[in-house]
Amino acid sequence: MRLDALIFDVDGTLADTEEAHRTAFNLAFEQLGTGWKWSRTDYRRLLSTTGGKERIARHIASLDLTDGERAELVARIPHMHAAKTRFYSAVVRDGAVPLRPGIARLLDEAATTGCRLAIASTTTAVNIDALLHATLGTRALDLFGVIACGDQVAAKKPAPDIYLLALQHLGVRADHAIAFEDSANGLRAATAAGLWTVVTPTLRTEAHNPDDAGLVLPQLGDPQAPLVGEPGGRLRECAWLSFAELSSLREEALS
Ligand code: XBP
Ligand code: MG
Repeated sequence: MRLDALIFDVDGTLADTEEAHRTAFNLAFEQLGTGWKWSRTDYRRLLSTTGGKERIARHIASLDLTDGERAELVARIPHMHAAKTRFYSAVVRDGAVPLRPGIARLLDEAATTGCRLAIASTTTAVNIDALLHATLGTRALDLFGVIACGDQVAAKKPAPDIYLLALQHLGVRADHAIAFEDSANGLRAATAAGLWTVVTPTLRTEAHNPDDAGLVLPQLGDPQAPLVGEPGGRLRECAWLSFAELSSLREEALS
């Protein structure tokens, strides 16, 4: 079956960004004097809510407040999130967060074959632009023909909406594309959109149940960062997921 597009999640998939997000949230809370500070444990729990604004709203809902206090904080969420995005995008623009192993290689291999590339992410366009320019430079805009993200859809992951929007903008059928994700919410969103999905968990999402995934790998691997136990585990040709093997694994899975 033809393969017309690869659609990538951003946070946790293109790059392991969530520690930088957590730091940015805490810098914003400190700047705005909320007195909040999310620990790694807090944030791992809060990550089950996709969307930074939604995550702040969930935190507010957990606090013991009067109705007036709660309403005042809820009204400040957009301002808090804008401050967080300024902190986050500045850190990423400075190059603090690299792409995960194998991402740049697979993007180039896919683009060389004429396979189109897209993004389907819950984060904001500002954050995505900062990451792509810091890691891929000006060629990023040539590589990704479609970037579906943030508030372009009302229902965020695990709803399929952001993937359906990416497919619509690509003009590609779901069964002619592959999704790449890191989390349970992301896998549910991609699967619900009809996409065969490769899951590469991070430390924060390794406990998520990837049963519906087409393929689960610790990361995509590279000649310089070969996957332990490969070839011979889930891969047959080499110790990293090549575009050629990705295509044949999907072909077999769907035939
Ligand atoms: C992960 C998310 C985002 C980020 C924070 O997005 O859920 O909310 O955690 O970014 P992805 P924002 O779909 O790329 O995994 O604060 O901009 O939402
Ligand atoms: Mg993700």
